[in-house]
Amino acid sequence: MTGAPLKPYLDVMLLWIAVTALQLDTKPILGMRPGTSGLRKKTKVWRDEPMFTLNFCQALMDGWVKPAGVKTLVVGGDGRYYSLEALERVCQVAAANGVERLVVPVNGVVSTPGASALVRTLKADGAVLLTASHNPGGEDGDFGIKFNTADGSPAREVWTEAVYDQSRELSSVQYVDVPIGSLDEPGERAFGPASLQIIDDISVYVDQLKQCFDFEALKAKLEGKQVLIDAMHGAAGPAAVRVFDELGCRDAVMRSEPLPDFGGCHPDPNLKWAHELRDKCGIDASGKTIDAEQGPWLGAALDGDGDRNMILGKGCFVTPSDSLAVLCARADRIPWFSQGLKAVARSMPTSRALDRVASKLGVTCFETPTGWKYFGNLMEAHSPFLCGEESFGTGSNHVREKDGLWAVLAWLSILNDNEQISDVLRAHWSKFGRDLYARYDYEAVDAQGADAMFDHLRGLGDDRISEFSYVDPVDGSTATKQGIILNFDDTDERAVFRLSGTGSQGATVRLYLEKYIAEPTDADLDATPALELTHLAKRAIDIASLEAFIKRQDPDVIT
Ligand code: G16
Repeated sequence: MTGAPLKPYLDVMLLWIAVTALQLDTKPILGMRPGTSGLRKKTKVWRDEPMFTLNFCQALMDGWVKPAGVKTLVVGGDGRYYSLEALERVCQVAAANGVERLVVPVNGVVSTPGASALVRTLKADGAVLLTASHNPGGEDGDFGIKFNTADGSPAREVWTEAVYDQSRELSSVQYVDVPIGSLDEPGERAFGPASLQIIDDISVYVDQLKQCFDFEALKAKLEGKQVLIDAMHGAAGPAAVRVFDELGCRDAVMRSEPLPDFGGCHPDPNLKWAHELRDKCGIDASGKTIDAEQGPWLGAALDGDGDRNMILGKGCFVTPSDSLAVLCARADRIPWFSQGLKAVARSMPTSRALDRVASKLGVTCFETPTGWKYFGNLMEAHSPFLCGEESFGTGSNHVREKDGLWAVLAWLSILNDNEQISDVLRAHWSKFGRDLYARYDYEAVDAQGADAMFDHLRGLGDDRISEFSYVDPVDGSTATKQGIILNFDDTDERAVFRLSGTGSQGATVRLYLEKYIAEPTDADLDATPALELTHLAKRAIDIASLEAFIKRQDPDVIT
């Protein structure tokens, strides 16, 4: 086709852009630096502070979309309150800033791993995700926006910093004044100068999972067994229902419908917030067994955006660090890893249980800062790749996000037919030793007090104390101040202090506790980590003078 027949069409398009691309004057708004995974704020800030959402959208365009040449953009999120309004803003600003094709999941709802699968499968140039993950939703909860690059990975710091820099220099926002309209059926239509494709994202994601696992074998294994998945009214519910229907477990998913306020629950899959499932599995809030016979064969909770997972068995809680180590030890049972693992990785505060398995298997093990974005480069260079974090994240190179449902199917793949999860753990610890592990969270504390506590630790001059920093082995980028480690070699114990990067109020201090037992006795195999590690917590808290600096005696959550 020559250019000539297109001319009238282009003229109409240019007229259309001229008519619909509008400009609003604005001023920079402070506080738009993305944290561990995107910018998270109180929902009311996004909704009520004039220009807040529009400014951040424009900063995304100026700092990332335009320099990276993004033409096809996936836009969706976990469906929390304010998502549809934000989705409309993102699309309006993107269409006015040169994005040619917007791909939106049906109803605008997609899990974070589902979005990563969409970007990769459709060869899109990236995604904008409307989520604050496991943070509570609703009008009084949190809202967030993160973005993923063309590989499907959460944006690395070079991009998030570029967006932040732009947010401090903005003087105008470009947008098209086009309503987003209905999103409830797949299809394609014009959206100002761009096209808008509404897509059945669940099919794309479930196809991806089918490449990782043997669904026929899982179906046979699950016959007569009970599985219970708590989707916490988050974005992974519909995909979980589709998967477990296919596996013949029709009522496997509770709280499966995505809701704007997550049904009033805090969609964080840990022992505190997934208490309904925990109770059904015969476990108390500390992770202690109440009834070893009670509950489904496998129980699991997923978070608001479906990337986190908590695995439970009958009377048994699997710490995320142990989950990762066990999956590594039995990786040969997971079809995705049938060629063998090339490398594995964990975030620094995750227990070293993974390292022990990797070293026995002769597999390279990387230690990264907290944040899934740090795994992306390693996955490209070493696949098949398994990785995870203490913060209830597990995944592989099938996408570039952690993946809650993937973790559930991975666990179902590694279990023998007649085996209980508690048996798997005991056998694992007997072979590799046991890393007792627990985490204390002090939420929404005074930020200045928290900073002063970290400065105090740095200034102690104690040679048991070090601060974690990282050089990416692939691109040489660096990350500093990634957590302060207290190494107690005399007792094979370690404590780590770190500031959370996902809160929306004040500062959240995390204290990670770990003790290695090389040859566990029966009592050690039965031990409840949170109860066993109170002396270590006290030792670390005293050294940090935590109570004096942050004015808190007890943590808000222990997991
Ligand atoms: C996010 C990141 C994770 C990271 C976690 C840490 O999780 O995606 O890779 O481990 O934050 O959170 P914090 O900085 O609060 O310790 P999510 O599930 O909130 O997106």
